[in-house]
Amino acid sequence: MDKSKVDYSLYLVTDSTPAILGSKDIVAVVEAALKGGVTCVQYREKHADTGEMVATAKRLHAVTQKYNVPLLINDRIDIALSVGCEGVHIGQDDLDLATARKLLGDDKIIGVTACNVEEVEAASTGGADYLGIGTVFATQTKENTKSIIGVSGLQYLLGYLRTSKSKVKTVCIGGINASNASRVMWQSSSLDRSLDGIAVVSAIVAASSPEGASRELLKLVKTPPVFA
Ligand code: TZP
Ligand code: MG
Repeated sequence: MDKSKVDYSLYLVTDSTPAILGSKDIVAVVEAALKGGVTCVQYREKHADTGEMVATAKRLHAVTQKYNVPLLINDRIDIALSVGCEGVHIGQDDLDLATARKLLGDDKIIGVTACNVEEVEAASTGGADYLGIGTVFATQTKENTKSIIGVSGLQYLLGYLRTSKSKVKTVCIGGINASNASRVMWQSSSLDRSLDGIAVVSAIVAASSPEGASRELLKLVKTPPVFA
């Protein structure tokens, strides 16, 4: 897959905790979400052992490949390498970006979580392909979110990237759902340097119809609001 052509518009991050996934199968949820138009998938799993993760990642990769959508693995470069998927997403407490790049090579996608100017600068100049900017709004999905930056924080960081003429792609994450997706996406686009997409967990994984939820979110991301 040519990573320069990846579409980050609607980026699904998985979660298999019962409170979010319920009794559904994560691979079935991802396939439904892909049918609904998800453009990028991250397999995020904090509880399974390595063997289980590799098995699930292989099943997920078979599905994402059918839709020509990249599969990225949260934290675990070893699993991305063993599955041969398109890349990884790393946080500030994971393996550092330079080492990850050495291990994965230039063709793979590396995304980095960033919540302040220092982190945005280090990741964007250090060769990240995209930034996951957040946490935007309070969320039940992630424990220990470092800081809630709000839409104003998001705009500030996008403004910084614009000033520094960075070409890094950007998605925002944290509490994004159908009621705020348009505001986040299109307020940010009032700046020249706009977001490339939104990243969501519960708005799709916990939805009664992951396919319908994905279709609705994609529409909000793609359709500029009409101001009266
Ligand atoms: N990183 C920052 S917030 C978050 C992650 C993985 C979880 C977002 O979950 P949700 O359900 O979309 O708020
Ligand atoms: Mg991490």
